[in-house]
Amino acid sequence: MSADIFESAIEVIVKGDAPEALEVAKKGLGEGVDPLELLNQGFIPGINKVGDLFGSGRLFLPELIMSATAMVGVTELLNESIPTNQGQAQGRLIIGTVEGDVHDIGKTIVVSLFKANGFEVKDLGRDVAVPKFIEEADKFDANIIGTSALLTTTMGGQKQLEEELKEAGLKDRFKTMVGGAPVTQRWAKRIGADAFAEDASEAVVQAKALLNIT
Ligand code: B1M
Repeated sequence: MSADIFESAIEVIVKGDAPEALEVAKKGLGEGVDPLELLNQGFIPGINKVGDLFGSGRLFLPELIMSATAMVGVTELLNESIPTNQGQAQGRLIIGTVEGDVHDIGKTIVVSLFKANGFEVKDLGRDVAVPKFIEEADKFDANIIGTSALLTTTMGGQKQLEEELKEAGLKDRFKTMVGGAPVTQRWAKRIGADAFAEDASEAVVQAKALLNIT
């Protein structure tokens, strides 16, 4: 039963049990549950619960790290289960988590969905400085530069990217997309980013709209 698997997924992430989390993910896949659904309805609510407990002081850094480790393992496994679309390239995306920020679980899910939808993706990883985004986007001839920020203190990197693109006269060459838990449509509008997406599926929809892909 899917509902049970989602409950178990939440539970193992809160417990921070990496081997058991992998077992639950494998069991879900074995039962034919879609990997994205397993993430969206099980593991992501689980890590969000951990975030809430951490934020309210009911769980501490060592436990956060254990849960994060379990979440990274599961995300790797489930991302591999999202098929890559080898058809005609839909567009070229450069993506990374901004400087000072090591949160990359959500960004890797975004990468998988872009690949599943036929985009060519260059993932710069995490803690990426603004000049690196621009340099790599140029080399990769990207259509879109995507940035992820999970900390209120690192969201400024997304604003800095807009400023540096404008200064370099490159704002028309690359579209920009921003995301990450504290990032909002309002923030995107304020800094002049071309798109904001709440989750990975929405990111693909937004990217296609930016590039006029039907
Ligand atoms: Co950190 N952390 N963390 N953490 N952590 C948060 C973000 C926090 C909200 C927890 C809390 O206090 N409630 C808080 C930030 C508070 C704030 O900024 N005001 C916090 C803190 C404080 C910290 C540290 C400072 C803790 C410390 O050391 N004292 C530290 C900072 C380290 C640093 O970056 N310099 C830290 C460290 C860590 C870990 C390393 C332990 C681990 C990260 C491991 C990793 O990523 N490899 C971690 C985790 C796991 C979290 C929480 C619990 C979960 C984040 C996550 O993976 N969510 C998080 C709480 C939370 O966000 N609720 C928290 C699941 C993921 C699927 O969602 O990343 O939002 P998300 O991605 C979504 C969408 O946002 C969207 O699509 C994704 C898929 O649906 N999306 C995009 C993301 N990027 C996109 C890009 C796009 C489009 C959409 O276009 C380009």
